Formats: sequence, structure tokens, C-alpha cells
Amino acid sequence: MLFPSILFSSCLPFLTSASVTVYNQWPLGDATGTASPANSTAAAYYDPTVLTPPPVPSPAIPTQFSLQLDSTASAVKNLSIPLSGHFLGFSIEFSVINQLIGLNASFLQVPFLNLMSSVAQHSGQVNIRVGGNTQDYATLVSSLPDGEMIQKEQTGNTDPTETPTLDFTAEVLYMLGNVSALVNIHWYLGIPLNDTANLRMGIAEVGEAVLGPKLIGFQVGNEPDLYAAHGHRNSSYSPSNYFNDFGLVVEAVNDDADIPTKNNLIAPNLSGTWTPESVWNTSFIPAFMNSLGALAVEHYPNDNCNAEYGIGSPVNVQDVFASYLNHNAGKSIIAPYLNSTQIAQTAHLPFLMFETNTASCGGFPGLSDSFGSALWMLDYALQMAYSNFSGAMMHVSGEDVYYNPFQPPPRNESTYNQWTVRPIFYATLAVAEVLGNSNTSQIVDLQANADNIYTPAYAIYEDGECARLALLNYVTDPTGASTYTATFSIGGGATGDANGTPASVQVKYLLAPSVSEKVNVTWAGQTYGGPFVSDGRIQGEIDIQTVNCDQSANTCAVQVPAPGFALVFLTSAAFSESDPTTTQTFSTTSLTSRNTATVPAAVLATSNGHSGSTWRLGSTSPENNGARALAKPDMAGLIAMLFGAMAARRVLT
Ligand SMILES: *[C@@H]1O[C@H](CO)[C@@H](O)[C@H](O)[C@H]1NC(C)=O
Ligand SMILES: *[C@@H]1O[C@H](CO)[C@@H](O)[C@H](O)[C@H]1NC(C)=O
Ligand SMILES: *[C@@H]1O[C@H](CO)[C@@H](O)[C@H](O)[C@H]1NC(C)=O
Ligand SMILES: *[C@@H]1O[C@H](CO)[C@@H](O)[C@H](O)[C@H]1NC(C)=O
Ligand SMILES: *[C@@H]1O[C@H](CO)[C@@H](O)[C@H](O)[C@H]1NC(C)=O
Ligand SMILES: *[C@@H]1O[C@H](CO)[C@@H](O)[C@H](O)[C@H]1NC(C)=O
Ligand SMILES: *[C@@H]1O[C@H](CO)[C@@H](O)[C@H](O)[C@H]1NC(C)=O
Ligand SMILES: *[C@@H]1O[C@H](CO)[C@@H](O)[C@H](O)[C@H]1NC(C)=O
Ligand SMILES: *[C@@H]1O[C@H](CO)[C@@H](O)[C@H](O)[C@H]1NC(C)=O
Ligand SMILES: *[C@@H]1O[C@H](CO)[C@@H](O)[C@H](O)[C@H]1NC(C)=O
Ligand SMILES: *[C@@H]1O[C@H](CO)[C@@H](O)[C@H](O)[C@H]1NC(C)=O
Ligand SMILES: CC(=O)N[C@H]1CO[C@H](CO)[C@@H](O)[C@@H]1O
Repeated sequence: MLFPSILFSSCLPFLTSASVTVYNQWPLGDATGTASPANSTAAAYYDPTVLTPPPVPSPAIPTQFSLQLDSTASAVKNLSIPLSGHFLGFSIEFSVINQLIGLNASFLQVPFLNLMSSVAQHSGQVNIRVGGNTQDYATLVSSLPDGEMIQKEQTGNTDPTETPTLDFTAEVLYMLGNVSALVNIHWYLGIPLNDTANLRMGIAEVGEAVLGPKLIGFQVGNEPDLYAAHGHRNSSYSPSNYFNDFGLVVEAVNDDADIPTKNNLIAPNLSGTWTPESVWNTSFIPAFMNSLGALAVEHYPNDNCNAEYGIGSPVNVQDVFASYLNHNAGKSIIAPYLNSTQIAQTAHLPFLMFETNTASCGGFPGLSDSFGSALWMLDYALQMAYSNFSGAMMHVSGEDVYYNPFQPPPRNESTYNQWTVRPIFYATLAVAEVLGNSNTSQIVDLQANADNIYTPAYAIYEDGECARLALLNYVTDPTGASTYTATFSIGGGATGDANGTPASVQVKYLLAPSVSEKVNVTWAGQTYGGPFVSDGRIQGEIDIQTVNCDQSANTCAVQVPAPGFALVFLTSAAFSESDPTTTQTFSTTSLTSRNTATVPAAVLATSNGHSGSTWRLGSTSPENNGARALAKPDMAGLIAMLFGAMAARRVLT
């Protein structure tokens, strides 16, 4: 064991006097009471830019339309392959894992655990890829100064992006393992490919030993189609050179007794400079069939490189905002991959969008951090699902980017500030509930409202039965005139038909006053609040609406505000997946200057990844200054708390 000694009990005296983080901070904005943080950092994350929402479309959207749904999957054309609720996961830049996940294997970020837990509660699992630009130059070392687990070092690598060498210790992998013992997270990692003559397979050897089945794949090659441009290879580097490089990794894996899993490599992770077909044309798939676990691409629909680095042409963010706010946005990203999702299906391989977000080079102020980005991500993810992708990873990077779904405060402000959860995070919650936890969900784009681009709708079949309806409204119209009513019927059956229109349905809404909104976002009435106030637990009473249907007419009418998203539960089984009686959360107490969890050995020894119910209940008390949060086990080493989900149900008339 490389890291035999862990601290467990030395901090326990704090428990008696610890004040506990504020749990009900809505309304927002005043978390600290001790300091005004607003101007204390220049980080892009706190940019106050608010865009103007696009005007109400002209002609106006038809605000009444009907949807005839087949009651069983067998009758539905173009239904997707079966999908999991953990479809939409995260891609975390390797170099920021100490900010986002934990400082070491026994010091974990509680807000991160809570956020992941709130997704896993509905989807059963969260998939996270740890990698990024630094991955091809990452090196596993036995130790680093000051007990750090990662360290960046400029070593004069000859590429214009000046990719630093990232040294890391096995502590990183123990940390991921310990996280997975608390929340059911599965990980994708990457095998460095900068030097195929001296492959560094350590991450695979130690990763498999430490993470076992929680490790679901290794990416090989980070945007090989940009290797030439970035100077990582010579200028003639081509798909067939990549084929050869990949072959060397396959050989190394097959020859390495310390890497027991031989078939979990993921490739080619193209950026769009090469088409996927140019790689398939090298006979890539048949040649490496026994080594591949998935096929993957990555794509951002735009970039902000001019503003960030002076590269490329400037983008007027206000001008491009509208292009994100309709059904064609996600469709146009996916179009070049439709051939490949079919090819992957034929090869029985999942096809993944391994890294994506609103715009590369940090995203756009006012856009990447708006409610509009949440609607965009949600529709784009459901469109990928409909197009037979098997998963997608939303990228998370450092504090100078606008697109991060969640963000810790700057370290020097972590004594009084908490985390910021951005609107786009809610897309992950919504996708988890749209697809549920049965692993049987199939989705179809209904081309609703005569395929109006502002009012997309999807139906979801689970175990072959029509289970949910997902309805979006991209328009911002505070007058209410663009609120639409979708009237749906299920099957053609008579009243009382078990497979027909039910007597009533439940509806959860994702809402904000405008697509430009950055703070006031709610999912089923609950919110993470605005900047600096979240410990990762969603706050407020759940608001699930019940809509009574007209069974004599066999119709049900659901309203969708402009803007907004409605998830309609058509069966009690579908609703029960979204209405768990308990939620696993991680308590926080005020302790040191970091938001962290101390993970007790006893929990890890007995946990199977989500055994919250075996843990003792903790207790909380109001805190006086909203200070930072550190999760502590109680004397028996227990850190989880179970909260009954309180549902306030209203009848919509
Ligand atoms: C983990 O990090 C915390 C905070 O920096 C430190 O107190 C602790 O000693 C570290 N544990 C290990 C095993 O390095
Ligand atoms: C922050 O800046 C605003 C205006 O730029 C100013 O009114 C305010 O006093 C500043 N707050 C602090 C804490 O400096
Ligand atoms: C935190 O650090 C940033 C960057 O170094 C600095 O701009 C900011 O003023 C600091 N904040 C406080 C509260 O000291
Ligand atoms: C099925 O997909 C095809 C190809 O994308 C499309 O042309 C057709 O309209 C779809 N049919 C239905 C019923 O959605
Ligand atoms: C590959 O990266 C490692 C770690 O940064 C470095 O030591 C090595 O020299 C690099 N090799 C090449 C060929 O760039
Ligand atoms: C948790 O971290 C400790 C310290 O690195 C390690 O010894 C232990 O094996 C880890 N547990 C798991 C389940 O990975
Ligand atoms: C460029 O590198 C590839 C291998 O990556 C090699 O096969 C090719 O000969 C090199 N071309 C030149 C012009 O050096
Ligand atoms: C799909 O990909 C295959 C394999 O590369 C290629 O032969 C075929 O031309 C592609 N079809 C389309 C429509 O792009
Ligand atoms: C792939 O091969 C097919 C025929 O084998 C060809 O039509 C197509 O243009 C090729 N695509 C690429 C991107 O090389
Ligand atoms: C997804 O796969 C299913 C099953 O093979 C197929 O019927 C459907 O047309 C595919 N959808 C798309 C958009 O390719
Ligand atoms: C928050 O948004 C909701 C609609 O989503 C609106 O009814 C409410 O008035 C807003 N609250 C504030 C404080 O803006
Ligand atoms: C999953 C993965 O590693 N994706 C990478 C693909 O390439 C881009 C561009 O370099 C990286 O940013 C992604 O991290």
C-alpha cells in the first residue's frame, strides 16, 4: 500500500463545537454576512454580464398543439436504443481535480459529493471522465513535495498550447475510489499518448488495481486530429498514423499482466478536424474490436478563443445567443455523427460525446452561465440520446471559464464563500429524471407542433411502455402569451384502458424568468441558489404538480411557460423513480478553510458505493455565519444524512 496512514479521529473535538452550514438560504445572495465577495476576484466566473433574450419569434409559436402517443414502443418509428439515466455525465479537467473533487483520498469536497448524489439519486450512477489537455503529458510518480497529489510543471514541451507536464501520485486514484465508495460514480481515465516509444501505462495499472469495476474506460489520444497543429506530432500526422499509435497502446495493454481489462479503450476523440469516417476508413473498428470499449468524439459548437487568447475571429455573444435557443442547435452538432452512431451500433459499441459544452476557450459571458444554456444542454443531450449516442460528458474546468456547471470559491475566499452552481447543472438533473434508472429507456423526438424549432418534445418509453413526456419552450415572453399547452393522448384506447391516457399525471418544471437568467432557476420548485451559496444540496420544498386528465376525451393538457421545460410522468412507476423517499447527502460543518469531507475507514470498508441507508443519521444545526463547510464523521465514523423528500403537491386547474 502506498498510502497506509490516514487521519481519522484527530479532528473529532471539533464536532462538539462545530457550527453547521446554513441549509435554507433561499432567498439568495446573502450567504456571508461577513464580507462582500463580489469584487474580490477577477475570475470570469463572477462576470456580471447579462444578455438580452432573443425577441418573441415572429410569427409567434402556435400555443396549442396536440400529441398522439403510441402506448407501446413496438409501434414507434425511430425510437432510440435503450439508454441509462446516467447518460449526461461530466468531464473534469485533470489539473483541477484537487479543487473540485478533493485534496487527497481522505479529504473530499462535500459540495461535489452532494451534487453528484443528487444526480445519482435519480439515475443510479454518474459517469465522470477525468482528463483533458494535460492528459497526454501526465505522469504517475511515487511522491510529490508537500504531500500534494498533483503538480503542474512547465517543462518546455514544444507545443504552442504549452501543455504542462502533470505529475500525479496514486493518491489521485485512491481519492476517486473513495469517492465512488460514497456516491456511485464510474470513471473514465486517459492513457498518455505523447510518447509512443515510451508509453506510460502506470495510470492503467494502478487505476485498475484501485478502482476495479468503477473504472469503465481509458481514452487513448486527446484530439489526435490536432496533434499536428499543436506540434505534438509532425505536420503530416494522419488517421493512419493514429491507427498505428493506437495499435501500440493495444499491444502494451495486451502485454501488461497488471492491466487485466483488455477491452475498455476509447477512441478516437476527434475534435472535428478529421471526420470520424476518415478514422473508420483505416479499418480501425475491425482491427481493434477486441480492445475497444466505446467510440468517442468531442465537440464544442463555438469558441471564445479570440477573447481569451486573441486567436481566431471575435464573437459577439449577444449575436450568437439566439443560435443556441432552438431545436436546431443540438441537431446541427450531431448531424455529422449520425453515420457513426449507426456504425457503432452495428459494431455493438457505445458511441460517446466525451467532452462538450457551450463554447471552448472558456465559454461566453452571459451565455454559458445562463438559463438558456440549461435548455440548450437539455435538448442537445436528449437529441444525442434520440440519435443513439450512449452518453455525453459536460466539461468542467478552472475558475476562469464561464461554462462550469459547478465551481468552488477561490481558495482565499473559501472561509466565507460556498460553491456556485450554474444553470447548466440543472440539465444533468433533468436528463437523469427524463431517462430514469431502469436502463431500458428509449426516446423519440416527436417533431412536435409541426416541428416548430422553439417547442421541441420527446416521448420516453420504459420497458416498452410510454412512460414520460419531455416538453421544452425556448421562447422568453414575460407577458405569458407564449406559454403553450400541449394536449396529448396515449393510445387509441377507450376510457379505462390500462395503456391509455391516465386519470392524472405528475409534472416537474425547470423554470426561470428568462433565458438570460443566471440566478433564479428552479427544478420542481427547488434551487441551488446563486453565486457562493451552495453546499451542493438543492434547497426548498419540492413542487410537483398534478394535472387531471379528461378521460372521456382521452386527453391531457400540460402547460409549458416561456421559457421552461416540463417533465410529465405518465405512469406511477415512472413517477416513483423520480420520487425517492430518501436522499443521501453529506453534512458539512465549519472547520478548516476548505470544503472537504473526511472519509472514515469503517464506511469505506462496508460501503458498496451507495449504502447510505446503513449509515447513522447525522444532525445539523443552524450556522451563524454561512462559513465553509467540512464534512465530518461522527464518532462512529458516519457522515451521511438521510432527508425525507418533502413533496408539496398542487392540483393544476
Ligand atoms: C489530506 O489533506 C489534508 C488537508 O490538506 C491534510 O490535513 C491531510 O494530512 C492529508 N492527508 C493525507 C493522507 O495526505
Ligand atoms: C464592488 O464594486 C461596486 C461597483 O463596481 C461597488 O459599488 C462596491 O462597493 C464594491 N464592493 C466592494 C466590497 O468593494
Ligand atoms: C483572492 O485572490 C485573488 C487572486 O489572487 C485576488 O484577486 C483577490 O483579491 C483575493 N481575494 C481576497 C478576498 O483576498
Ligand atoms: C424517422 O427518421 C427519418 C430520418 O431521420 C425521418 O426522415 C423521419 O421523418 C422520421 N420519422 C418519424 C416518424 O419520426
Ligand atoms: C512526453 O511527456 C513526458 C511527461 O511530460 C515527458 O517526460 C516526455 O519527454 C514527453 N515525450 C515526448 C516525446 O514529448
Ligand atoms: C481511501 O483512501 C485511502 C488513503 O489513500 C486508501 O488507503 C484506501 O484504500 C482508499 N479506499 C478506497 C475504497 O479506495
Ligand atoms: C511524421 O510522423 C509519422 C509518424 O507519426 C512518420 O510515419 C512520418 O514519416 C513522419 N513524417 C515526416 C515528414 O517526418
Ligand atoms: C459512413 O461511414 C462509412 C465508413 O467510413 C463510409 O464508408 C460511408 O461513406 C459513410 N456514409 C456517409 C453517408 O457518410
Ligand atoms: C471513406 O471511404 C469511402 C469508401 O470506402 C469513401 O467514399 C469516403 O470518402 C471515405 N471517407 C473519408 C472521410 O475518407
Ligand atoms: C437509432 O437506432 C434505432 C435502432 O437501431 C433505429 O431504429 C433508429 O432509426 C436510430 N436513430 C437514429 C436517429 O439514427
Ligand atoms: C424567479 O422566477 C420565477 C419564474 O421562474 C418567478 O415567478 C419569480 O418571480 C422569480 N423570482 C425572482 C426573485 O426574480
Ligand atoms: C474525453 C477526452 O479526453 N476528450 C478530450 C478530447 O480532446 C479535447 C481536445 O484536446 C480535450 O479537451 C478533451 O479532453
